[in-house]
Amino acid sequence: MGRSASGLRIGIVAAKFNQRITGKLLGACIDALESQGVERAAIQVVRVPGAFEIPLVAKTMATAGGVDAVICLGAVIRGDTPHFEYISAEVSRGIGQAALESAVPMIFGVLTTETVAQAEERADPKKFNRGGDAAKSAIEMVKVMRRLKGKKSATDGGGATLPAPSTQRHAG
Ligand code: INI
Repeated sequence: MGRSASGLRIGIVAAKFNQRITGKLLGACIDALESQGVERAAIQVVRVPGAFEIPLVAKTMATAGGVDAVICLGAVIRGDTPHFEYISAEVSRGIGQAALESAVPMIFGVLTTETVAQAEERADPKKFNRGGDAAKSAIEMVKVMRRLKGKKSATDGGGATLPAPSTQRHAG
């Protein structure tokens, strides 16, 4: 992909809850965006108390119009609490809904794990690096949406390509 993401404007909404983990997700995400060419000044970061608060802020950022994609970062860890089910269901539903309603790509970078150790492994840039993955997905989705909206050629390479209209007739 090189540094082809120059000029993109990216919003990040990151939960403070489980800060040790979300801090790592956020750091790795910003590093990956910059390494792909996104300028630091074009990355807008908003912190929210917990994952539950992510969808509203993500949608507000998207509809305000200053970003090409929004990356949502959080860590919901089961522990012993039934909160896990409610929060993880609500944040995933809410982020999906916010993306559909705003038509701005939203990336689901919210870890949902059984244990703190699993979350740390997924956030670790030297292991699963989910923060870095979220950055790459955001860049890819901006390009996909631009192609679909005709801002760039459908054969521009990378990501999804639109099929040429079929000239073949189907039997039957
Ligand atoms: N928020 C998280 O981001 N992760 C969690 O694991 C979590 N748990 O377990 O409760 C959590 N709770 C806070 C929640 O997201 C809201 O901030 C809070 O309920 C206020 O609305």
